[in-house]
Amino acid sequence: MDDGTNVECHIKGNFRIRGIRSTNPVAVGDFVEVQTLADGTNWITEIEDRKNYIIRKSTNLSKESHILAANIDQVALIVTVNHPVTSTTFIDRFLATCEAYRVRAIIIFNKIDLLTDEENEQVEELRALYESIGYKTIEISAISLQNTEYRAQNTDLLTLFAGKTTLLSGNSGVGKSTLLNALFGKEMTRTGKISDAHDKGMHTTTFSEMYFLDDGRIIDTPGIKGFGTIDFEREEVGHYFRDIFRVSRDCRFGNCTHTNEPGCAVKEAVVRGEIAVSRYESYLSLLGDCEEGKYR
Ligand SMILES: Nc1nc2c(ncn2[C@@H]2O[C@H](COP(=O)(O)OP(=O)(O)OP(=O)(O)O)[C@@H](O)[C@H]2O)c(=O)[nH]1
Ligand SMILES: [Mg+2]
Ligand SMILES: [Zn+2]
Repeated sequence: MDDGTNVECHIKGNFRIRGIRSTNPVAVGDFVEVQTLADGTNWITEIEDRKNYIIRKSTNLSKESHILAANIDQVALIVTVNHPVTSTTFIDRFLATCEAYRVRAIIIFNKIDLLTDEENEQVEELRALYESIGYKTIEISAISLQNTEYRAQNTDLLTLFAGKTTLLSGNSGVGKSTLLNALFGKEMTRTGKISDAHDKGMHTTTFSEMYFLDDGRIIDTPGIKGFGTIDFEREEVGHYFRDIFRVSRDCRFGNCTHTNEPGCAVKEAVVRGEIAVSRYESYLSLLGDCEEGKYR
């Protein structure tokens, strides 16, 4: 409810939203109308139009999608360069999806307390890369945020969440729930260990839930593995890589896919080091998905 109370609601089995084939008709962040019947049960009767939403294919081959969340102001992508490793392909696919849905994305590099000097350098390099593309980045130790002194030094982080609805996303085990708990200063939700054998998260959070700060709302979500993204058109993929899009104006052909065409400004920029190789590879991997129709 608007006043922050929780009401358990039912939904009719055949409730489907116009135009979207999703496995979950109602998503976290939705505004809904609720009717209470004489027997005291509550039923969702209407879902208001969404300002935006983030969607993900349920599985590679299925045509159904899963709405991660609706009506969000920003996504905080939690990234760890180790324990577990977040790949740049994952980051870039995620960012491309946010671009497609016009949702602001910020990147939070977590677990800096755990990293070697070399890994910390890697964080600095990645931060420089994504800042240069136009993304806000920040580095934190969610564990250390429990320490009030460390917390006081991180006003930058806290102001990021003020007055906004923020979706926390990222691979399993990167510390989404730990960050959530740190923001609230108490245990709001369970966190899980990283497996010793594989240095991976154990999918501790199993469903998305919204939590209300004094000023701001945070949605904690289950860790995601691959990122099936959405139905990108081949010519469209480049639009969702800001760095590639900027340069693509100078390609000889307007519909250049930046693969084999002559006079491709993007490929030239990669060679000159103005577009990061990792970004270009992520772009190609998304383009490859389009070609194979993997997610159709
Ligand atoms: N050293 C260190 N450990 C952290 C930090 N943040 C999280 N962890 C640990 O990483 C493990 C996983 O944290 P979670 O918060 O459960 O991760 P999650 O992203 O919510 O994972 P899922 O719910 O599975 O998606 C826990 O053992 C945390 O204590 C950090 O900044 N530093
Ligand atoms: Mg979690
Ligand atoms: Zn090109």
